[in-house]
Order: sequence, then C-alpha cells, then structure tokens
Amino acid sequence: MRLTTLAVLALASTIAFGCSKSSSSGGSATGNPGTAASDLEVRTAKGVIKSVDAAAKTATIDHEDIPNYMKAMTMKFDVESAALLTDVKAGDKVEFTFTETKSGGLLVTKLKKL
Ligand SMILES: [Cu+2]
Repeated sequence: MRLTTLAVLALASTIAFGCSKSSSSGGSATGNPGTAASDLEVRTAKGVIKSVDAAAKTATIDHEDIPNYMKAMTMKFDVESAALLTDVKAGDKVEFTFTETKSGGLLVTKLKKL
C-alpha cells in the first residue's frame, strides 16, 4: 500500500511538471520586478472531478480553459488537505482555487461543488 502511494505521488509530480503553462505577459511590464519570486500565483478554475485520492491528497480534474495560463485538460492536482475531498467524487462539477508551489507543482487550496 505504501509503495502504491509513493508511486501515485511520483506520478502526480510528473504530470504537474509536464503540464504546459503559458505564462505570456502580453501587457506592459509595469509590475513590481522585485516581488516575482515570492508571489505565488493564485487562480480559480472550474472543472469536473475525474477521480480523487484522499490518502495521497490528489485530485484528477478535467479543468476548463484558464485564460492566459492553461488550456482545458485533464490533470492531477495536489490538494492542500484531504478534508477538501470529502464532499466530492468523480463526475462532480467543481470550482477550485490553486496556487503554484515553490517546487513548480500546483496545489488546490479551495474546492467547492457547483
Ligand atoms: Cu492543466
């Protein structure tokens, strides 16, 4: 069982890294250059739950297009707390909030059923 969990976690990391993010900043570069490293982006998106794994704290979500960030796709997200997964199951439509982690992964911090 423990080996299975590790395998799932490794897979999740691989998927998160393989996910193509378009971070094109088309606008004028008037942002604070000094804050880029510490400011982790927070985004909200909608999608359909494909599967959840409370033990591994991951959820596979078929998410809609996230403007200027990611096209619609099915991918696995890390979830901040297993408690976020207690109310959802495969097939549920959800709205979720996630941040980029410093290691380059994506972490869901809020998840609610629509
Ligand atoms: Cu994605």
